[in-house]
Amino acid sequence: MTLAEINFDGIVGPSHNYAGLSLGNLAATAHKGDTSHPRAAALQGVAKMRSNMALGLPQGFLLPLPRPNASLLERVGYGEGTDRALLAAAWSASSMWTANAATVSPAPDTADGRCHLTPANLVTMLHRGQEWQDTKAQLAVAFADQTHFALHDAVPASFGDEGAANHMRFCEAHDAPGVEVFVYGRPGGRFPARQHEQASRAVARLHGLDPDACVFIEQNPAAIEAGAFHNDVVSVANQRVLFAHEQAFADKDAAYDAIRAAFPALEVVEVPAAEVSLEEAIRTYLFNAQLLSLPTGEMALVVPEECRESSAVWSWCEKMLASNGPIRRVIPVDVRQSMANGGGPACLRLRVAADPATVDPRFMLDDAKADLLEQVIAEYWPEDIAPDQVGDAALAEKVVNARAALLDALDLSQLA
Ligand code: SUG
Repeated sequence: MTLAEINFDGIVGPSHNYAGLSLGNLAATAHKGDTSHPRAAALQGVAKMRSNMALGLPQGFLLPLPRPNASLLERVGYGEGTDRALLAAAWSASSMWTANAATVSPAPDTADGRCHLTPANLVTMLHRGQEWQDTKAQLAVAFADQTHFALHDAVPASFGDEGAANHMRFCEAHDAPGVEVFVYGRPGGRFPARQHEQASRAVARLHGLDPDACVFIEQNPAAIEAGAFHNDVVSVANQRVLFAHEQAFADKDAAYDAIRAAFPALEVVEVPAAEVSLEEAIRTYLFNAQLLSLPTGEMALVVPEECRESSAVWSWCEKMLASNGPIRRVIPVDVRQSMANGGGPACLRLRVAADPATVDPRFMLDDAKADLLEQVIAEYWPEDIAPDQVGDAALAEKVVNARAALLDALDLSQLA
């Protein structure tokens, strides 16, 4: 069995729109009311997947969830005069950010030697809390092989869980045992702390992780306050490397020490606030990057285009590359449609270290299937959605038909 890191990107759904639903997500609230471009958004996502495949990396994808969600509207008694945010919630394409789909512990880390997945309950935000049951149904198809995968229910709704966005794994190689780091927020600030410590601890127990190979760290309240609603907005890890902003954690030295105690080979690449402020890091999403191990053994950082346009961020990247550190390439990608809703390259993917041969092949991408995705998107995805179109019956039909066409093309109509 050859265990590799597979990135499962969320295909941007046909109802992608800007409704400003996520308090504390500054990009999303700033773009509230903008006209969205679902077709361009989905094509940007496919282009990112193609570009990562061209680096020689295995690539998977997850499907958009069924929208509009009529049962959500029914459950909130939606009718004449109800706040339109409730309507927008039922239309949200937020499942595109698959870093929030689940927390994944690969087989080498778990007591029973299977890869464990727990869908995130996402209870803090109404539009995201409707995702997990449908996400679970999809994961159950993609990772149906129970000799290799164990799929759990989400943890109880009293504890907010946002999945892999607040989870990092350190290891010598993706197929070697790892140390899993869970980052939680403490409530009480201006913006919601979406990840509850008890949710992280429950996931670690459910996955059968060795307590000595788990570290629980508090996110810096100042980072949440500045708009880092998930830890992956201020740090990302791959193998031995932690790439983090100086102000990512509540107690930086204690955090590094705790990780190092469990994983002595840790290499920290830290960006000082004096060079890139927390605000600039969050605006450009420098840390919402995919830190990837290339087949050559080098590491590459896939960052949003916005990083290249920031003189502070880009000079730091150039300096970092010249310094001969562990990250050898920086690759900008255009995911602007997702960025405007607060989702960068790392939000759009769920990492699963597994043998690709054990995954349902319908969820794995190759160039021919990328062509197919592009054809379906070009034919069926709405070109744009203005805010007052959310709720429109004809558009709803178009959105439903678009998803159905995708499922049909991928032979996945069982998820209709
Ligand atoms: O949950 N945006 C998402 C962005 C998720 C980013 N994911 C990670 N950081 N891993 C969120 O805030 C905006 C939707 C709207 O407002 O219409 C939204 O849900």
